[in-house]
Amino acid sequence: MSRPPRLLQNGKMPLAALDQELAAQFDIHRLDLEADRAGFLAAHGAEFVGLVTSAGIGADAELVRALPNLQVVSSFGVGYDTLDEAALVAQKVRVGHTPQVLDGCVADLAFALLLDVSRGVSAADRFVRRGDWTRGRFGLQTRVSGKRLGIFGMGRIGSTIARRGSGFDMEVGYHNRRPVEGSPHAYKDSLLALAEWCDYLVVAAAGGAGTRHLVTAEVLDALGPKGFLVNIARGSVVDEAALVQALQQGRIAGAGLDVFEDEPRPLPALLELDNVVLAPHMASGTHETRRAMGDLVVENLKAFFATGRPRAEVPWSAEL
Ligand code: 8YV
Repeated sequence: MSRPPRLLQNGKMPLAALDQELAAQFDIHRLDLEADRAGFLAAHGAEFVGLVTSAGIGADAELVRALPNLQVVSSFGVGYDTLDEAALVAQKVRVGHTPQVLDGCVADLAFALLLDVSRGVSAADRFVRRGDWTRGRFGLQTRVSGKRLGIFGMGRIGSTIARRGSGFDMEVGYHNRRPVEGSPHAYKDSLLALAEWCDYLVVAAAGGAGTRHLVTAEVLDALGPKGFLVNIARGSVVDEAALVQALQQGRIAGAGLDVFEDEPRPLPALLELDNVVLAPHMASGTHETRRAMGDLVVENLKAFFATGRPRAEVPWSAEL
């Protein structure tokens, strides 16, 4: 029997069982357990043909260049903003990721945050636990159903969020790099126009240099004092300092955030605000979805070693 391919894994997978499954199926080495990472890579980097990583950990140019015989990356996660495109394309490395299988759960959490921040579920829970109910009534909240849902980024996750919105009798509009053919929803030709139009602005756009800080103070002002922001995409898309100011000054009504510019350290000012619901980047974190993502991480590797292509490839890898 031929030897299994030698793979490098640069961190724990966000599904514990997957670490063992990978170790059982491949000749895998854990870089994160090496005390002298640079020394290890200098001595052994050329041995590895594959790299297993996650969207959270990524693969920077230095790591990619330290693996001169790298042929494939399998990344746990749909986002590929932490994988160094230039270095990977230069070495003609095929890159697999885990799209589609997480769309439902990410859209569910977007809606959980939207409902929570608008109806005050977490704030009401704190109110009851503090015993404040014996002293008075909980404040009135904002109705969700029938309102305008603005989606920034109408990819697979954005369209799944749109379907959730239709179930809440919401009117859906979106902004995207270009209009989506056949979409029944209203296209707004700028993010500013979308923010002006909607009651809830949900960020579902990919991260990376092209979308960095597109949600500016101006966009937040367009959303306005009755508008809510929800972000389940990447913290980098929102200017977090501008968001804090807008929340503190009541220039927007509230925010539901699963992602932050510096994870796991949201700006401390966010923790002080009652009109903000915070989650620890957990949108894909259900047993079912993480299992499906883990299966795709393995399938991408197997497909690559059988056919030369991962099953689900990131766009710039598919163009190689
Ligand atoms: C994961 C994500 O939690 O899929 C993504 O891009 O950000 C999340 O689903 C993450 O990949 C784990 O590292």
